[in-house]
Amino acid sequence: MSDVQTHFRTCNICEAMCGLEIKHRGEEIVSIKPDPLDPFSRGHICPKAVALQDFYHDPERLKTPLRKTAEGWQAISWEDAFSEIGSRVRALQAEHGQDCVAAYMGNPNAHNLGNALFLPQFMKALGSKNRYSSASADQLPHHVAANFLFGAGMAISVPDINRTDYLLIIGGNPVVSNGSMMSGAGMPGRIKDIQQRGGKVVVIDPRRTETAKIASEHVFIRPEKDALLLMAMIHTLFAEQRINLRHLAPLCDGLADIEQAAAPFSPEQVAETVGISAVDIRRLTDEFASAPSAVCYSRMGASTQSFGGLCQWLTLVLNILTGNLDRQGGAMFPQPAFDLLGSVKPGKPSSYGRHQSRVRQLPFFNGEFPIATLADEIETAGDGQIKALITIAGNPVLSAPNGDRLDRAFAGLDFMVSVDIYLNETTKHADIILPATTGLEIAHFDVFFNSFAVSNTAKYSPPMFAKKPGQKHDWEILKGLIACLTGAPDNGATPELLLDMGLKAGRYKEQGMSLQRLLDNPHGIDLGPLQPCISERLRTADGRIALAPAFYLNDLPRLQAALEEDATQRADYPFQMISRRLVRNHNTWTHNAHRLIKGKNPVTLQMHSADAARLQLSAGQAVTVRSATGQVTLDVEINDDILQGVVSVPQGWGHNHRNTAMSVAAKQPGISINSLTCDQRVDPLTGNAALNGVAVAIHAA
Ligand SMILES: Nc1nc2c(c(=O)[nH]1)N[C@H]1C(S)=C(S)[C@@H](COP(=O)(O)OP(=O)(O)OC[C@H]3O[C@@H](n4cnc5c(=O)[nH]c(N)nc54)[C@H](O)[C@@H]3O)O[C@H]1N2
Ligand SMILES: Nc1nc2c(c(=O)[nH]1)N[C@H]1C(S)=C(S)[C@@H](COP(=O)(O)OP(=O)(O)OC[C@H]3O[C@@H](n4cnc5c(=O)[nH]c(N)nc54)[C@H](O)[C@@H]3O)O[C@H]1N2
Ligand code: SF4
Ligand SMILES: [Mo]
Repeated sequence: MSDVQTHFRTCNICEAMCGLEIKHRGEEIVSIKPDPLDPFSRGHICPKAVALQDFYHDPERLKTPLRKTAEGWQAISWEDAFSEIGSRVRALQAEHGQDCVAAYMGNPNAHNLGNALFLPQFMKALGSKNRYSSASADQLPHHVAANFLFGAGMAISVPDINRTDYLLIIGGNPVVSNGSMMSGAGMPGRIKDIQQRGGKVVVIDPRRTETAKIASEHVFIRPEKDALLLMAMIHTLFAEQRINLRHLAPLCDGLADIEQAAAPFSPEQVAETVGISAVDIRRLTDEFASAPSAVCYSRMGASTQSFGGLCQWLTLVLNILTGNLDRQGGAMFPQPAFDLLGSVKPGKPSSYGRHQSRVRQLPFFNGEFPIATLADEIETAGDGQIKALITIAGNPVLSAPNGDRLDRAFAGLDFMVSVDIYLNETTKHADIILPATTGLEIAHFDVFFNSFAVSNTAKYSPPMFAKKPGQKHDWEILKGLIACLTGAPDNGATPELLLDMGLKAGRYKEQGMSLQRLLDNPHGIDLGPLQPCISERLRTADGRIALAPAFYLNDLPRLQAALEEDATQRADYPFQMISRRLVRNHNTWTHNAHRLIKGKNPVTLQMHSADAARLQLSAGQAVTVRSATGQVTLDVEINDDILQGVVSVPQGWGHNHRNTAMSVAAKQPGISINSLTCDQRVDPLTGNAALNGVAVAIHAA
């Protein structure tokens, strides 16, 4: 075994940032195990990390630029690819204006050091305000709430899960997702630790999830009613004089406005609509307010829905009103070594609403428009129509609402480029595909997720395998695109140079933080537990927190209206569909790993036994699910882990029914949930896609 080498790195597939110990003999991987010495993940990984070797060795990974021709895909040189892209994009922009070329950035950009650092320069070079990303099918309402309350979209407060006494989880499934906007590996252990130290974990979810099953209590809620629940809890805090701002009292404005806003939403008034009794709402509120420390954490289920904006605002308000923001065991602000908030000056005008989208007037925020309106902007003729698209590490045909419409819209573009590792449902529309290195071939430092992490650490991972001649990293491709769009010479910057500068300018500079220091500590450096630091993190002009911005108050009539209507009564589409994540899957792109797709097809419709009995369906039977957008057929899985009237379908699937190259995925093609979701359904405050609570009808196939 003497020729076996050991490499330490951080897994960059999801937000949990697990430390890996990889043993290899040359290019042959001997083992991928958790690194017990990693100070952040402390010896945890999930099955996806082991699949990193599959992605590395996957013969279907693209290695050379491809050009679409009448005879099929043709391998071309990087020079030819960039030269054609430069001339086509510049010609289109000269004819139709800068904004006629759009860009879409997918989730892996956030997990990639080079992309995180070079995308801003690329955007500048493209010079188009038509930018879209997966953020508006995900966590946009979190950033908008941080923007309005704390003055910056990146001022995100994270549950201090390691020390809290009471964790209230609304619409998150960290046992499967490994924590989102709450980075921290080994979530089951952290949840058990809370219980072992006498604390409580409560999960509010229409499905009895893997997290709900190990929690202290699970409470079913009807889809999209979370804002009503949160309002009723806030109502109760005021009614029972449980407001206790503690150290935040001198900072907060708008308390009376919140009290007035919550007045119409008593537990009794919302109970029936929400599906939780008034007694339980009062009890949960009492428990939350009485706990020595408590934190409310709401995630995808309370963000990718029609009231996502209100949900994320009210989550912050609940934490603040109970004095649990910026307090040990509450919601705390991470202090990352590479700090995206570092350069944001207090009082910097928010970009919220700086522009409105052309067709549906959806708000621009943080440099982009909502993905839910990309198809409108491509298909609607007129001044400002999108004619060309560049996708970077994104697969919106499967990931965006009404993906089938995007599939058609992309086919009608004048020109399309994809920077990706696969020929898939989205990239098959490109005229040119630029293949990037990935996984074990890249250097890594987590620029984004250290900003959402449950403790402060820093770690740099060098590439494990050198890229092959002729391959390019994502950031090198971005540089190539910048050069072909602007003609500007290379400025010599590398991710390592920019990272080192950022580390040396950051808050740990006195402790000698630098790239060299990280290279000297291959397991990572522990920078300690989260600390109260609100004065350092607040970016509002006056250094105060406005609890009740008019922006949110103006949306309350819509919440009030939700008390009156009942979607489950609609005869045409009597069920509400929600999304589900699977342990051995990451969004739309990991299906070519043999070890992740073995076993029986997990893409099933989960349904309550009483509903199944009423429809005379038996387990495993094929059913057709129809929405106003489209229809799919899949097998039904019957149990009582889901609320009656609600059904759940996995996200991220739908491969190879559209003739792409991923042959392993073809063995379990699944269906795409986004053939059913609707791109016209958004949270109006943020424009975030409402992917949950979709009205559907179900029949035996
Ligand atoms: N109905 C429903 N829809 C959802 C969700 C849901 O819960 N329900 N979840 C939403 C969420 S949270 C998200 S984040 C989005 C994700 O939406 P997307 O980001 O659009 O989808 P991904 O599957 O992450 O797409 C990743 C793409 O990047 C490519 N890729 C992977 N690694 C690399 C790399 O290193 N470099 C490059 N250049 N390319 C790479 C993959 O081949 C793939 O094409 O989906 C959203 N869609
Ligand atoms: N294994 C795995 N891990 C992943 C991913 C993956 O694809 N697979 N994707 C990663 C990404 S990109 C992200 S953003 C994170 C997401 O991380 P999470 O938000 O933790 O993951 P989800 O499973 O989408 O959790 C959403 C929960 O909301 C519930 N829900 C749906 N509608 C409602 C509602 O109206 N109200 C309430 N209260 N609950 C509702 C669902 O039942 C589900 O349990 O996961 C990341 N981690
Ligand atoms: S939990 Fe996420 S970061 Fe950790 S090993 Fe799994 S995919 Fe990688
Ligand atoms: Mo996501």
